[in-house]
Amino acid sequence: MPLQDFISTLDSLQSGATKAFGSAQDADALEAARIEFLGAKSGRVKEAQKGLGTVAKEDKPAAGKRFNEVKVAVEAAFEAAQARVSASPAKKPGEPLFDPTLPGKKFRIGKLHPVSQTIEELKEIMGRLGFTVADGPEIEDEYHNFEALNIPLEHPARSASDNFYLAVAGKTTGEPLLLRSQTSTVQIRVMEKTKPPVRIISLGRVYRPDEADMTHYPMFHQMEGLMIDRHVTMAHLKSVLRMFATSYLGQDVHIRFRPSFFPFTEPSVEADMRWGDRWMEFGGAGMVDPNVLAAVGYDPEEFSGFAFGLGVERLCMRRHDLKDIRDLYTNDVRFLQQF
Ligand code: FA5
Repeated sequence: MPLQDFISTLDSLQSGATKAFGSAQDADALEAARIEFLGAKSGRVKEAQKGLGTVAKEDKPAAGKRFNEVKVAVEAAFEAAQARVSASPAKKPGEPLFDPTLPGKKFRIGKLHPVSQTIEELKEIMGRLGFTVADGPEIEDEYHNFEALNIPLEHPARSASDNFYLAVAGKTTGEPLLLRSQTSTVQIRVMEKTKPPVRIISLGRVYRPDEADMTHYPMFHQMEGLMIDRHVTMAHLKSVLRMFATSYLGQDVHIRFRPSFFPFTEPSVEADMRWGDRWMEFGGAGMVDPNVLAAVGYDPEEFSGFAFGLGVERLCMRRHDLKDIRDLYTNDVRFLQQF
């Protein structure tokens, strides 16, 4: 075969292969083109190779060089088409745009912390009992944390070792500030601004230099409750706490009240819940002391009320059967993902 003819056969072979591979839309079309051009027995590349044997001896080097270039180019065109077709399989008309049988992408969706979940649920339960939510600052003055709550200056509850007093940079005079040790501060702040009747809860963090153990943590949450109206009695307090406990912990929960003492309530109780074969304290409560009512300008002869302060973590622990409060604050994702 004259060299010129051989070269033009190769040229049309290359352009035909590039076109066929470039326009193949799916694996079947690509396979047909592969057999036509690269088929091992009688593909057009194979045929051209046979043609090489018929070229005159002195033209062989030029013909062979061109043949190799075309072969490499045809193979490269095939590989590019193969990558394209397998990356985006062609859709047949009417076929869904995605393959619903492929495994999905797993998204890691965040969740509310169990204590936040508890807070939301407690608000919901107390909301049904007619209590609205009030808020107060975590950094408090001594008046709201102690004095207005009938805790005088010499009272041991005010000692530096029982509270987190704040050293404020540059501040050497004036009233000391502290991280609130109880949410009872919010009772005072609400009564200062509101005329009775009052029916609020307040949920938030409180801080005490308690050593951490299974049931204590230096930072924890309380739910404060306050109800002030005419003729409010201890019976109302007990039934609200009982209704709350059965709503949150289930109808079969046993709770009991023990006589206790708080400077801002009289009489005062501590409330325990049954947990397995023991009792666990979950809050303090009582009838608001007339001194406290008078301090915020309420007439104790006309109004009475009850208050309570419950440990949110303890309730959450009983509900989920958690043995150690510290688990709630270790931030182990494997633990937190269970809620
Ligand atoms: C009080 O803080 C009172 N302010 C409660 C109160 C409010 C009484 C209104 C009367 C009227 P007490 O210190 O007992 O009370 O704390 C209340 C609850 O907080 C406890 O029953 C317990 O459930 C929880 N608690 C107390 N200390 C810790 C702690 N270190 N870690 C976790 N929970 C705690």
